[in-house]
Amino acid sequence: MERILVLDSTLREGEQAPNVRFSVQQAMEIAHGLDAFGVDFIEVSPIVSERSMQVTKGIMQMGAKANPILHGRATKADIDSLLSFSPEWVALYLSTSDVHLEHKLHMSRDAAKGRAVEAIEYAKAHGLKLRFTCEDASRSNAAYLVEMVKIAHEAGADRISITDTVGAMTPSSMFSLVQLVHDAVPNAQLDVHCHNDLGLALANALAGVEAGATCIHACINGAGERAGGPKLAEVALALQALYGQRSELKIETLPALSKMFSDFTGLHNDAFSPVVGENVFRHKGGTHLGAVLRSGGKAYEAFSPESVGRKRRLVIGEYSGKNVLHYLSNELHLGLSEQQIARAVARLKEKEGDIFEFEL
Ligand code: HCA
Ligand code: CU
Repeated sequence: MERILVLDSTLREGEQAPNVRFSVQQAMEIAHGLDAFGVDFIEVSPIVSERSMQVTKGIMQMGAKANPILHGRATKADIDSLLSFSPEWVALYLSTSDVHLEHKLHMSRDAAKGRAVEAIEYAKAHGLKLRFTCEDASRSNAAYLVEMVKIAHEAGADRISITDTVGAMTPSSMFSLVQLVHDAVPNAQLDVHCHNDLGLALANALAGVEAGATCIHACINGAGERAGGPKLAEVALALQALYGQRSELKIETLPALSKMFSDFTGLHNDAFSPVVGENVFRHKGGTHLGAVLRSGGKAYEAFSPESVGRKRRLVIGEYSGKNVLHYLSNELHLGLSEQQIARAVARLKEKEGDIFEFEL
């Protein structure tokens, strides 16, 4: 598989979520965190407000390794506004579905094609690198979508985003759609932008890259419109653990970045969130504890907590068996006999719930 890029769109997509709004200072801290982690693009939307303009300026000036990419509509007016920040990359969006063309843009399919070419040529004439986004691609007529990608590519778009704007896809339908586009326009570099309305954003994005896309849009803690998008930590881990890619990404920095995001927004990850969730390296079941102790974690962990900046914890209580008590007895030099251990296990089972936990 070709090298896959990770794109983080949190600052734009995330801020489109209710209760997510960063001060300029906070946005800069997040952008520094994203850059240190190793994303390729940091997407911002300067056109929204004075504050978002300040954020964009700050990000343009921070000297990031990542490319700032400035999001706006595929119109000359928006391109002119984006040009005032002297960006290298812009992302221009235009809907391709009939429902959007009719109810949002009041435009025919042909007129939208004309608009796309005009905007792309205008941006290229100003020396910009650009991503062209086919908004609501997944609900678009497939033949029309292919035509749009073809003309956008020919007009000079450097990347093209295939979106599942309302989270309507399954992995197999996303695979087929991206494959169709990729086969028809093999030289176009495709992004996949998926949403989590049915909990499938990550799965759909991975299906998209398996079909030929080379960039995934990801959000810190999944924050995005409605149910959000693929979580940055999940995407990064998937690239490394499933595809053996991007080993240079600093996954161990993600727990702190995720916490920073939660602190700024008051929106917390759930305990079961991969990599960063409270529970993902806490083991509790009796047979699990024994096997975790004997295997150094491997028996019940897909990847080690240290590799992602976390620590392993064992939870003791009614679910515990004698293995873990043997371990504790040895560790603490308690010298408990078999009989004492059996009694302790029985006492734990009389109590309800979790009694204590320790770091391993
Ligand atoms: C939007 C819609 C968008 C665009 C995605 C992209 C979507 O708010 O403009 O530019 O790749 O979900 O289609 O977020
Ligand atoms: Cu989106």
